[in-house]
Amino acid sequence: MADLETTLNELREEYAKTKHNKATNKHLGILRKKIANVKKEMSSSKKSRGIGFAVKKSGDATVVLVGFPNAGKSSLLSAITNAESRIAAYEFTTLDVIPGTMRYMGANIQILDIPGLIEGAGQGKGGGAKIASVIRVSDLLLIVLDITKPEGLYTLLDELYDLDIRINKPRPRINVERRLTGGLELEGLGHKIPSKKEVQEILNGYGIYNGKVIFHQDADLFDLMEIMDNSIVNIRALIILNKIDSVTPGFTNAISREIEEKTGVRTVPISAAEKTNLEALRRIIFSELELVRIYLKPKDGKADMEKPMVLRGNSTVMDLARRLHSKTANNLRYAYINGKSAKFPNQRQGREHILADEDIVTLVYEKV
Ligand SMILES: Nc1nc2c(ncn2[C@@H]2O[C@H](COP(=O)(O)OP(=O)(O)OP(=O)(O)O)[C@@H](O)[C@H]2O)c(=O)[nH]1
Ligand SMILES: [Mg+2]
Repeated sequence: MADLETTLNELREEYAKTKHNKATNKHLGILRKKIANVKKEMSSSKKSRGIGFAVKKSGDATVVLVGFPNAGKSSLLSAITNAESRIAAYEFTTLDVIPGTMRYMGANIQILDIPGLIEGAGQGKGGGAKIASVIRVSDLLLIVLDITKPEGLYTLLDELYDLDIRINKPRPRINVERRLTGGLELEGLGHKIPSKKEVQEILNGYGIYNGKVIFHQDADLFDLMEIMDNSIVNIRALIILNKIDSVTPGFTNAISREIEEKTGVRTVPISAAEKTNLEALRRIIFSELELVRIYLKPKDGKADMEKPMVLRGNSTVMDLARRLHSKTANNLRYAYINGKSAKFPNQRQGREHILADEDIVTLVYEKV
């Protein structure tokens, strides 16, 4: 174990020392691969992989609070969810995860409070792998930071990175298809990767000697390695700057600006204790989740404008039918749409039509 740790530290040091540019790209890529391999070996030797909290997903979307101990996660959970929802904790096999429900604009958003992440979690310390298993199933991550200790953020982001969690970085669009023979075929190679040989080297490292790689975007070697690693998840995040009651507004503004510039992640300053800016936070959470609210209207009746159905962004008419009643969904013929996704009132649309927030929908089924 100690040997692996030494190796890991040496690799990390070398990675940190290497400047990022075109000439070092390949070297960096290979270093990352080595780091990933050592990390995997370390965690498998601890048998920590694969063991996770049994998280019961409920509601229309799941948001996870992550941060160092004492950042104010539990206080925030209490402040933005309703108390009775937290009693449902018995649904989890472990009480380490505390769920709450935030009701907003007709949506029920599940919020999970998990134990504070400690330094070294990325290498399996402090139940890092378990915490990661919860983060992986969430739709949005709230990184809670105590603004009086802002420097902790970068350690936290590194820990998440080591847990194979990528923040606000969409998965690179590269397809790798394995084949039995024929060597490697490349399509759409952009200017960020200087040669086929370098792609070959990376893929050989994963035991792939034959196959087709299609680059749907101008990617570099690092992007290629990211998609080869199945354990990596890409997730949206916000950085919550908590305890702003303890510092001056000027300090809050400066820290907020600095973090956004450095990380590209949106910050939301709040005080969980004094309930400052919580309404704005609730609104931002809702909009980041890109949920759509759909009002159902019976064929000859009035739409129910009180209780919308809440679906993920990009949901189709068929998704709506399945959510309502999975058995009858197959008998769906078409829908009448009023709202933002319709070009004119009562537009008739098929199963694959993508719905927009606040559409009013009438589903028409086959008679059986
Ligand atoms: N001044 C101030 N104190 C806060 C605020 N929010 C939380 N605290 C305090 O910070 C301490 C930690 O709060 P918790 O909510 O328990 O923090 P946590 O992140 O859940 O901590 P762990 O469960 O240990 O990971 C408590 O003493 C809170 O009263 C805030 O907005 N302002
Ligand atoms: Mg707590």
